[in-house]
Amino acid sequence: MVAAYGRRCLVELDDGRRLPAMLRGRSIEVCVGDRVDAAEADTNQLVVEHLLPRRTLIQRSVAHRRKLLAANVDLAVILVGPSPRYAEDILLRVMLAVRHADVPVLIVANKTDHPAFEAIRDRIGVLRGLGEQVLEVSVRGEPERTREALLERLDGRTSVLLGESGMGKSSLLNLLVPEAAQRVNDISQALGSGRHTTTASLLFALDAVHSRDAAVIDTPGFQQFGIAHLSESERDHAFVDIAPYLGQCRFHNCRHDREPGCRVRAAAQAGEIDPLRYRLYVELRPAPA
Ligand SMILES: Nc1nc2c(ncn2[C@@H]2O[C@H](COP(=O)(O)OP(=O)(O)O)[C@@H](O)[C@H]2O)c(=O)[nH]1
Ligand SMILES: [Mg+2]
Ligand SMILES: [Zn+2]
Repeated sequence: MVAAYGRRCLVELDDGRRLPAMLRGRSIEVCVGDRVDAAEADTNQLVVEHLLPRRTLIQRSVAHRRKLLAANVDLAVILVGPSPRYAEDILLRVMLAVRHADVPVLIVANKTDHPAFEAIRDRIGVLRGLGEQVLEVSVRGEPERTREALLERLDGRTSVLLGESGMGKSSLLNLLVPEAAQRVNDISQALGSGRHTTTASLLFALDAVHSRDAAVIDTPGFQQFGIAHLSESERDHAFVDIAPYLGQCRFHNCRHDREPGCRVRAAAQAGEIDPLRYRLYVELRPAPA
């Protein structure tokens, strides 16, 4: 599945041809990266009959509305940067959704050439201290070095680019897939839905690397990222720096906010937990388990 938009999608066949397809029945829900069984409905028109089992599925959700972002990816590349703004709360939400899907994360801190980059260096240090992989790049300032560093990590797998609008996803994609704009055009034509492709996720083969199957999925930017499908205990496990302090508060149902005898807040006040991480943890309240 190269692209999916509502009931319309674009399927890549084993022989490499890409054909538009409709979904058979209301019960099938697909997203980019999905593998499907499809039958020929018309000349150059397919019907998706079955969805094959997914290895991984990244999604976001608000209340009971979920949005499938990408299926069967091996790596999530999450872009952050100092401008338009650095939002660690959104980064955390994306990381939680990706980990929920059992997909490894590579954080790409873009725009090292930007004067405001210095201001986020200590945050990058905190993330690294927690064991996160962070790659510092400048798509605009050092395109060649950035391209090589990324291609090395994307080789041999299917990756998805995630991040807030304005962080440089499209710029990075153009660096990795120079003919991306042309391919977006081709996909629009094939889907017969030109304007939709800018709001859909699209899969691009990475021809610049050695392995035949490397691909990258570009997703539309977002301003918010809901994780209503995660439980509190999943959130707790993801905060490896805070988890050791849980279960030691005076009240067993402590929300670690203003409750007396809170061990987590005490640790933050004593500098044992990074203060921003503590605040983000308290603010990030998924649905109760
Ligand atoms: N200073 C600087 N600006 C960049 C860099 N990479 C991208 N940008 C700019 O950031 C803005 C948003 O980039 P875009 O690729 O559209 O971001 P997207 O919304 O994530 O797809 C554009 O004006 C880019 O030129 C970089 O390395 N340094
Ligand atoms: Mg973009
Ligand atoms: Zn507490």
